[in-house]
Amino acid sequence: MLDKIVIANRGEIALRIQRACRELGIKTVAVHSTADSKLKHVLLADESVCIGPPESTKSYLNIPSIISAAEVTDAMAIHPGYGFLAENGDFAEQVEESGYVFIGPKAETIKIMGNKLNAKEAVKEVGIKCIPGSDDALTDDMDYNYKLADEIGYPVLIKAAAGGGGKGMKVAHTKANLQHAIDITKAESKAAFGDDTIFLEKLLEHPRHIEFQVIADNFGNVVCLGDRDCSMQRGHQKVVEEAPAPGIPQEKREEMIDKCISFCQHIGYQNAGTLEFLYQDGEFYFIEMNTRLQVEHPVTELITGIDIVKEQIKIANNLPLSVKQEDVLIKGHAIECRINAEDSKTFIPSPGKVTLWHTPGGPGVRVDSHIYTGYEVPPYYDSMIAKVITHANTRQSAITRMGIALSEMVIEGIKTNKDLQIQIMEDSAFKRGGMDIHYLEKKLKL
Ligand code: MV4
Repeated sequence: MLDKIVIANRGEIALRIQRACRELGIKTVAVHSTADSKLKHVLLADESVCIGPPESTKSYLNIPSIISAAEVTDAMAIHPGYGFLAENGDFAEQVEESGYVFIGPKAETIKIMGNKLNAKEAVKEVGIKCIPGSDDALTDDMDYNYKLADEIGYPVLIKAAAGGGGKGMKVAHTKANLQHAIDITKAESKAAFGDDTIFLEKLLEHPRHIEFQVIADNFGNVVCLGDRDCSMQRGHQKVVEEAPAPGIPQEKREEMIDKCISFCQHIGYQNAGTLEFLYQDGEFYFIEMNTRLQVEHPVTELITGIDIVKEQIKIANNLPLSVKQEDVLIKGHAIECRINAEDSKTFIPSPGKVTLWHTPGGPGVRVDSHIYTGYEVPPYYDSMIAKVITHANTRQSAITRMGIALSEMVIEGIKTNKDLQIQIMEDSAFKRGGMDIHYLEKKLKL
């Protein structure tokens, strides 16, 4: 058994991983920046190692520092959490080459999925639908690009192959702005990712964002834990997630579950992953695969009763999955509200000292958070400070529970989006369910 794991992350997810390790009897090493020595999981860790100054590039993104921390503590594995190095194929490779276990997929899998064109090509091999577009990278041959866009039909979207999560995309509404959209996307992609490979897709104008969670062990067993709806977002930041996605016909869901499993078997996927789709007019279109644990994994845990983080660690330990597909029973409905330290009007991060913190509780209420009274939210990292997750027999009851939980929750000293979350829980369209990815941004403009 892996007896000691380095947690290469911070905040709530570092604490979440630490708790999973404790349940499995595994010691934890917390690595942290100089700004993060008072993080809850650092104070609770068996060992901790300072890996650099506050800036992420010098600490949580500093590969040699993190691998050195594993060396000096004689740890056996590294869990990357989400964000930071979680989807960096070079990091996974260096971890493995240094003799440690990377708790995630193979470096090669991360690299393939990191290129959205390669990912699309791979999913098509098992019959998963993609959004109509160029099957290959665009070239400088504009005559061909115009012809392609005409065939697909405007508006089209130019996307960076190395992009994802909202970075590197431009719409061309007509032929007149295709050249410009291509030039801008290429330049931005080169600057952000060092790769100017771009492709073209038809723009879906009112899709929902629905994703499927998979877990796969090192023996070819793959289990799909169903879907989540993450359409309530603002500026590519998810705000509310829920599982299962409301209003999806059961036969469509089962078809997608089968296809996601086939795909993971086809590519020999290992560990936890998520296939992201856009859902519009009753059809699912693959957009990308996330080769990591996700922020919203708790909603899936609550409706399936499966601990995804413990499964990740067991898989990395060469143990078989603890469940079979036929044992996966979806029970009730779960909703997650992300609580951010931010200004309610401008959404600008609002770091500072938490002078009072009271967590909500009661049946069906889970709070994943690292904050405590007296904790100082640093300005250097993501502004998410807590996730409140509720579970109930029905979607309506889960929403009611969330409203009560949020109203019980006290955070003083810093600004948060708690009131926005309460408004969303009271919103009549949200209550109906199935809103598209533009709904929240439109509501906020009113
Ligand atoms: C799209 C799309 C509409 N049509 N592709 C945004 C991030 C990246 N994961 C893919 N994204 C989109 N791709 C086509 N052909 C709309 C989005 C999109 C989006 C997708 C999921 C969640 C939120 C989003 C917000 C804006 C745009």
